[in-house]
Amino acid sequence: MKLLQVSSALLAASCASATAIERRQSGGGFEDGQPIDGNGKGAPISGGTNHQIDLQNPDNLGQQSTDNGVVPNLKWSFSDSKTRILNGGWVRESVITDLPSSHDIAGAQQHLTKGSIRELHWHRVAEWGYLYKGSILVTAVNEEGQFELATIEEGDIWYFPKGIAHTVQGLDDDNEFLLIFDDGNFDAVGTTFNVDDWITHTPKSVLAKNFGLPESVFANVPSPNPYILNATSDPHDVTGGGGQLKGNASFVYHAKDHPLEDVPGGGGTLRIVDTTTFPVAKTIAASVVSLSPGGLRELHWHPNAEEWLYFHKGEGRATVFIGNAAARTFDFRAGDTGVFPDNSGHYIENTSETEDLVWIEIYKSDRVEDISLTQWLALTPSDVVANTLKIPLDVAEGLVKEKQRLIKNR
Ligand SMILES: *[C@@H]1O[C@H](CO)[C@@H](O)[C@H](O)[C@H]1NC(C)=O
Ligand SMILES: *[C@@H]1O[C@H](CO)[C@@H](O)[C@H](O)[C@H]1NC(C)=O
Ligand SMILES: CC(=O)N[C@H]1CO[C@H](CO)[C@@H](O)[C@@H]1O
Repeated sequence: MKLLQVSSALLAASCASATAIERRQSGGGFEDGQPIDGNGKGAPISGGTNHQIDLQNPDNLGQQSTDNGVVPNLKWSFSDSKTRILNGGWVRESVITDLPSSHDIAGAQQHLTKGSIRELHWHRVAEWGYLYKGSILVTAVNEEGQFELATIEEGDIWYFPKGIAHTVQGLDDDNEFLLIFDDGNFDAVGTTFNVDDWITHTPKSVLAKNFGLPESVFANVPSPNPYILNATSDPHDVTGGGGQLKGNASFVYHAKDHPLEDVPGGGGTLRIVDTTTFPVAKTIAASVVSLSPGGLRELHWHPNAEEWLYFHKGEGRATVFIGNAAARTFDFRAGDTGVFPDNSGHYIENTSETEDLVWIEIYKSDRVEDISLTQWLALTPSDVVANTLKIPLDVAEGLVKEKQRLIKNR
């Protein structure tokens, strides 16, 4: 009997290595961009395929054997978006027509050269921004005539509530930021209102009466609107009105004024930006996360909202469990956006050989809330957990009771 077991183990081992040799000879496995698992499943692709995309997405090729069921696409790369290039910069979006599962949130990357201006405008939706390169001036005016006038440095964040008129100007040579809006259908008519569109579509006689100025003053207002315009930076101060917005009323969050969150798991850094630290941001909450090599954003879900993601640096992998027995793994890298459906279970794992994985999580909510799988199990009677998962009682008793958030390599 024992002999039989040994010989069948040997047989299995030699079969496995034969499969590995066959796989090498046929030129492929997931690491070569082929849907071949080395254990008998799959076969090479003979038809048209985008090999570079296949190489970047081994999980689309079937690498994760735990994936199951039908899970819609939850990923969109900014590199697949149409970039609008303009005098003074560019913009590219990820909206509901790109990523249909993202109902709550749309995003964009925007670049302004020195002095360039994103022209004066407002939105039907709230805007949230994160500056990752350069330095910009943001200005806004609220309903009470109070104004914002602030210089934003790398890592700083701004939030303009729905309807608050604003503008942004580049101060360094190159300035770039992530923009977030609390509606996936951001390009719908009636979402953005540019000042020159309004001016050029108002009768000149009405403009003259409204401003108490000659009609000729408005002869050169551009139409169609330039969206981003190159200009020179010559900052004028603003005075009067209801004064400058200060303290908790300010639309700006300066990272240097806020310590990072405690991360019990030791796997990186976490900055939570929601109404507990940035009171005006009532509809958009965020975490800025940096995960060290080999680290894991622990298994969790968000009880309050869909999660939208922007990957800023590195490479990672996430499996999204959407209920029933459906789960799908996605490979993400810098420049990708993603969405995890409301309450879906997930983790994010670093897959880079060298780099930290840096991303931003966005929620249409006033708070960042997550429920940790480990903490849930640790605070449930151990016998219930042991009986359910068929794990030893002492293992259930030993589960960590504190949220780990980012677990270091182990
Ligand atoms: C903006 O760019 C256009 C086209 O290159 C150029 O003609 C114009 O002088 C620029 N304006 C400023 C203020 O730099
Ligand atoms: C500002 O908001 C924070 C967070 O909500 C709060 O703890 C703090 O007391 C507020 N400060 C003032 C001056 O209202
Ligand atoms: C440098 C490093 O440790 N990279 C790791 C990132 O995470 C993946 C997945 O756990 C590992 O395979 C890499 O070695």
